[in-house]
Amino acid sequence: MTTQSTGLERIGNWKNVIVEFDAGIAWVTLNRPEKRNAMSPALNDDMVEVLDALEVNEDVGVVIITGAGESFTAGMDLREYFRAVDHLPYLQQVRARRSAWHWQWRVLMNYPKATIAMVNGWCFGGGFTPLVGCDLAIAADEAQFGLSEINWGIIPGGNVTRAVVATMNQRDALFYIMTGRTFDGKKAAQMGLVNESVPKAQLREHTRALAVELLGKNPTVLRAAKQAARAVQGMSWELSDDYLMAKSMQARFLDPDKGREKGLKQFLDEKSFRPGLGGYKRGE
Ligand code: ACO
Ligand code: V55
Repeated sequence: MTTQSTGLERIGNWKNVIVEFDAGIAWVTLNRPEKRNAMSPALNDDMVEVLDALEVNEDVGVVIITGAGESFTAGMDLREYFRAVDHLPYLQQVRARRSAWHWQWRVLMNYPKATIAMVNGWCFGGGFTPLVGCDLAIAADEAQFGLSEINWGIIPGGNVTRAVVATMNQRDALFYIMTGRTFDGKKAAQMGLVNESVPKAQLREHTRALAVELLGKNPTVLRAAKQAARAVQGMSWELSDDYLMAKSMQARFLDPDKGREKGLKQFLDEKSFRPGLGGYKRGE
């Protein structure tokens, strides 16, 4: 089994996932490159454990999910996730598959730390769910995406269709769901499925710089801001107005840095920064 050597501190000992620390960033690498990082039940079980561990790890501010080798992920493992499970009694099917459903969207969509999907290569089918589950996504121009389900005879389940319509417009979503055609990172960025695409040679540094930028933000406020951006999507204007008021007060109450007060003071009194152009000075 190949593992890329990055020289970073590696933690844990998961069989299908590499976790490395890099000054507040946890790099999480799906690691079955010889199977194009296809998501088997064992890999999904590992991802549940990894995300649970990082969620409460004080050294981690941002989680980056990527793939080993030439693939982000080739989607669900057709052998281990589908064929080997299809014949089992229903509850055993659920037992084998629920870790996928759990980490790919339920855990990620409610994750308190900032998350970035770094799409380094192939991203098919079930890979769209964690892609969209992450707050942000950066792709290599060269990466290839595809909703290949139609090509082998299923509809995009496992909440893939939901993830697709949440990020792509109706025409694009139907086009790629119905044709199963591939598209590249540039096209993914143009459609808004990912934030940006950059040449593969710059992907890691570019993504790292974004993570470092996020690490500069007040983590309490960042958590509330991203949770709110997801939560209001299903709300009326009346409800979201009240929710955002309450969420703002919660963040203010919870914030050990008292960022709001510091921000106001540093701009209005000390004139030491401009909120329009960058962040207030945290800490002291
Ligand atoms: N499930 C199971 N095994 C897979 C998967 C997968 N999704 N993707 C790749 N593999 C395995 C292959 O079976 C092969 O295994 P082997 O070496 O034991 O024979 C190995 O990974 C390498 O695969 P190749 O096809 O030889 O690799 P190549 O680089 O030529 O092609 C590609 C890569 C395009 C990703 C191709 O493997 C592929 O089409 N994979 C399936 C993509 C897909 O449609 N995924 C399912 C989406 S639907 C869903 O997720 C619900
Ligand atoms: C898919 C993914 C699933 C599933 C059924 O289309 C289909 C992909 C993550 O689980 O259970």
